[in-house]
Amino acid sequence: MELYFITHNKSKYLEAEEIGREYSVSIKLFDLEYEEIQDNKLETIALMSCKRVLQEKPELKNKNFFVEDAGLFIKSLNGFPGPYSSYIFKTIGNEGILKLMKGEEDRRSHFKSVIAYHSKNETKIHTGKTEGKISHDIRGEKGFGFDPIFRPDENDITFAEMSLETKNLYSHRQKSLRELLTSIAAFARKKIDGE
Ligand code: ITT
Repeated sequence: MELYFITHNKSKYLEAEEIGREYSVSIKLFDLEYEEIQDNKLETIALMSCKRVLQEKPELKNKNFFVEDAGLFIKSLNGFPGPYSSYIFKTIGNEGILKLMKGEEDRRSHFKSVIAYHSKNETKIHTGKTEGKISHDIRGEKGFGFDPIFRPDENDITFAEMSLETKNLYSHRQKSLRELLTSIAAFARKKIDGE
């Protein structure tokens, strides 16, 4: 089957492509920068993004595609930046987050990924969450976004110090993607059994 990932973020796509290979699904990049709505729930943002994509690219209506919205939620900052992660990353970046966390001992945080999958006029949501800690300094050069300041639990290195394959063992994105790919595989099996 053809499965498109609509994103303007190549790093996100490369992570997804690798997971797709494990499921023998070739995920194709559809590079599109669309305007994201602001909302306090990632689920709403992902669903609205899916609608926006269909408005901008009506030719995708009969295709299988997904968009993904992710955010970093910091416990001691009451979940900030959460759904505003993109704007906050662009404005204050990792240095700004570390400044806000200066002197804070509670470093608990999590990443959440929400996929909105469009197929046959239906949109379904898949989610993934990874718990971790905000590091005290910027570490590593791999990955993107908040990767250099996020250490997933049971690890003493940040996402940015990990290879893509290792990040894919722990990340929020691989969890939502595995949920999506498992449900696609189950649907395909049902179809074969029914025929
Ligand atoms: P799209 O084109 O897919 O929307 P994006 O980069 O805007 O790509 P999001 O809105 O999902 O992606 O992500 C919001 C921000 O959260 C993003 O700018 C990153 O800084 C950060 N982020 C999301 N996933 C991340 C990850 O796996 N590692 C580090 N930072 C991440």
